[in-house]
Amino acid sequence: MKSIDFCIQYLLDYNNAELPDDLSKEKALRTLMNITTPDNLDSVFYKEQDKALQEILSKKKIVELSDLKPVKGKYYIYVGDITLIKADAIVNSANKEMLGCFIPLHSCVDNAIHSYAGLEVRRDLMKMLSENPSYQPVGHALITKGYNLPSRYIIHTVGPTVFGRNPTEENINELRNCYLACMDAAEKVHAGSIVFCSISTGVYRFPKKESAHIAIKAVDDYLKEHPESTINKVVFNLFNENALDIYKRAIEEI
Ligand code: AR6
Repeated sequence: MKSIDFCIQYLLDYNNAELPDDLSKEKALRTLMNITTPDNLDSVFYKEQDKALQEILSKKKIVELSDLKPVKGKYYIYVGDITLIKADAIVNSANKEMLGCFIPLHSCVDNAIHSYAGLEVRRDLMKMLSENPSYQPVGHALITKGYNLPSRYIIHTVGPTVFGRNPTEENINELRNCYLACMDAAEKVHAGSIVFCSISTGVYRFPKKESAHIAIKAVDDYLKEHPESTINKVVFNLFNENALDIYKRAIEEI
């Protein structure tokens, strides 16, 4: 039996779930992973899931940091899927539960990262949070391994949610704190490179333009305050080109 078929059947039984007939195998696996609370999965499941996810990854093009040109100094921009870049650490924009997105096939970055890294990530977060629930507030960061992703670590942070038309002072400070906390977390594992997704600019509605300036200023302030930092490549990841010029200009201006 192929690993992906084994995993789909295993998770169907584990969750006592049913799937629509028209899903591809990759989407079926992702759907089931999204709804799974991994409190007692067998080790054989993880082994087969890792094989299945590695096979999926082997058909995609991994982006190396050497493929990117710096915009200025240590700062790079990568337009594309964060699950396909190979760095020491990538940043995930999580929610307050910090266990990944449970909505099947949701288009958020949290869903993509958990789905392609593997259920080990949710399992590890569940363990960490049961030992220390205070990890979750907005502006903090928590680190796990990257498992089946090309990158070694995932730094999970909870960004602010913007409720009105414009972000509040508190939203702005919280977003800055996310970037600072992620840099700190990356430093703790001696990361040389970090890739930031655009925290809070999707479901949480932080305006992209403003967030670009906050992100770049926070990281730049951090590196100025930590001249001995291990981090020598900072990549700002955008999912599409909409805010590309804003990012380029903001980096050039610092
Ligand atoms: N690679 C890179 N960027 C992505 C990807 C991807 N695969 N997918 C989306 N983005 P969002 P938030 C971009 O909504 O606003 C989740 O459900 C996207 O275009 O993912 O911080 C969490 O569980 C956008 O620019 O995160 C929380 O409940 C950016 O990632 C909530 O959403 C962030 O969009 C967090 O909301």
